[in-house]
Amino acid sequence: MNSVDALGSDRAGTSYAPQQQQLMDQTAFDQRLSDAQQAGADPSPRVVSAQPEERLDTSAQQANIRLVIVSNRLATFDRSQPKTGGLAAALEPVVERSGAVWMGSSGNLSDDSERPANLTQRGEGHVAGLDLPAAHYPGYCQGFANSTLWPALHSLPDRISGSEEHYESYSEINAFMARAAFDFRDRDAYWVHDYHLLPLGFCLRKLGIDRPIGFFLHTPWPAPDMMERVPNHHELMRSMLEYDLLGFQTNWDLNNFLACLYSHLGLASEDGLVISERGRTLCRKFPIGIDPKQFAENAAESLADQNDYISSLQKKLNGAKLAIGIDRLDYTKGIDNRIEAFNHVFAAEPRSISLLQIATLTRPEIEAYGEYKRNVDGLVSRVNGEHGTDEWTPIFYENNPLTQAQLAGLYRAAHVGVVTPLRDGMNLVAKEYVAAQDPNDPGVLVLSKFAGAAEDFNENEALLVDPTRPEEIAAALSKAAKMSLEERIQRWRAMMDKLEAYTIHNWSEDFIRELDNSRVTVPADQFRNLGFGWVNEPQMPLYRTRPALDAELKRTLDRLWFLPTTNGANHMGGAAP
Ligand code: GDG
Repeated sequence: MNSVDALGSDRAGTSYAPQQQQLMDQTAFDQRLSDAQQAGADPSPRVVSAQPEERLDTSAQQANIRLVIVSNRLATFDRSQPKTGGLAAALEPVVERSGAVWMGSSGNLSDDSERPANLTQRGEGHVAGLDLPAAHYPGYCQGFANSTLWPALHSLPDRISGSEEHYESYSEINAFMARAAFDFRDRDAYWVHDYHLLPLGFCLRKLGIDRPIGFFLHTPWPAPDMMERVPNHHELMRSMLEYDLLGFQTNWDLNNFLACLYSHLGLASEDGLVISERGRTLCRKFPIGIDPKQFAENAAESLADQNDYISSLQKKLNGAKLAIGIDRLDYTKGIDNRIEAFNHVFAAEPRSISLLQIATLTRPEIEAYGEYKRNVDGLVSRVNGEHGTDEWTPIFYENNPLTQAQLAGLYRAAHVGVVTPLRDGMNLVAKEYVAAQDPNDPGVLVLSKFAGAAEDFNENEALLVDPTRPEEIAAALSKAAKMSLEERIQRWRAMMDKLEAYTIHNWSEDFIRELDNSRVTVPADQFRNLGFGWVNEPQMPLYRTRPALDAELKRTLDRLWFLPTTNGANHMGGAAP
């Protein structure tokens, strides 16, 4: 059996059929939702937006669309932490203000494969935490998602590993999450996130969902020859065509995806629109951003609040400039080459600059990550041993996460932000560093050419480098540390203007608006025309309101107009010409 068929087929232990028995009855589900809403009256689980005036409206309201968001992990909705960047900042308001449901892993595993999601009210919306099946979780997450897809999507073929069983588990968990998401089938649209869930839309369609389903990929998408190395890539890409809307971070990713469709599936596209057997899939770029205004405010406040912490660090610099690197300790982030680059700078210009490298531990259960950590730890010790003195530390290295306040203050205190991933979907750290700067004395961003952010920031703004060439990074670091105030302000202003022109809120609004365009919409005054022959909305063919499709709607209406009824009149009650 081909694997995509397997995703939606009956299989021992994971059967889809019959849906009515397998899935929670809608009435029971509605009851549970209502119970959760009542539980929300209890102030403890209910999270009410503390500063509603500071929250931007989302287009979920503008588009009046009742969304289901699905991702591997859920945001924390921790209001004691300012939301300065990332998905949480974008989607928490969509949940709290517009009543979306956000479904994802609860963080717990279960042997009971059909336990329903645990609903918690968050403002107007809900978070639905799912206990994922223990038997398939490692193959799905550490296996196919993080050991096969992750390196392939980042164009690192030597890092790809995995097995057919991992793909089986990946398929099983996607099918499992789809069954849980099916409980929300009365909502208007689904928005699925990231590479863990590439085939989720396919699984939802198998269950009979005909609502709009959109997908956003946070990572890069590679060239066709790289995708060739992913087992089952044909099935995966075909399954992605079940989405109405596919969002990518950059033109590079978008063009690679379209090239893959052409090379691997023989499908052409026009202006990002792909027609498959199922129907239309629109592929578009939606570059993720941050909330620069909020980040700048936090940075200024944090620098003042964290004065002790930062001034003790500044004392240790002993006159050297401060560079900062903030990354998950992931081999895609290029931390090893970066340290080699600093080694060159320390040799050529001793004590001119120090690096504060925050490298938070990630995916520790995967061997490649343990090995990368040992490699980076060793490099830091070697370089510090070679260049450090009693008075001066070349590299401050920290594996524990900082608070958002510390992070924002440190960004502002650093003269240079160093972001050198081998490949990155976007890289929010680059954007956060820019937003946190003092407008009157900004720092300089040294940025990998292969981070998605480099499609936004050009060489007149950031210092763009090849992340595989330590000498080139070293030259940029040296230039950044010596750059005149005038040039720093000029470069920074241009980047900040771009951040302000397209924020994280614009990103989510934009995606939701585009998804809404593929919604089943029949204007009330056309109902009497379109309603003939269809009993209810799900049975009606899709008529979309996207301008490009208006012509199609008009043609259909014209056809209905001219279609004679049994008494010879047309459907509008007049005589057929
Ligand atoms: C994926 C894609 C894409 C980091 N250390 C600490 C901390 N952070 C926060 C940063 C930033 C976020 O984590 C990291 O985001 P990145 O974008 O840099 O990287 P990934 O985690 O790989 O994210 C990436 C992103 O999704 C969004 O689409 O840009 O390309 O790989 O917000 O500030 N936060 C705190 N303490 C830390 O120590 N509080």
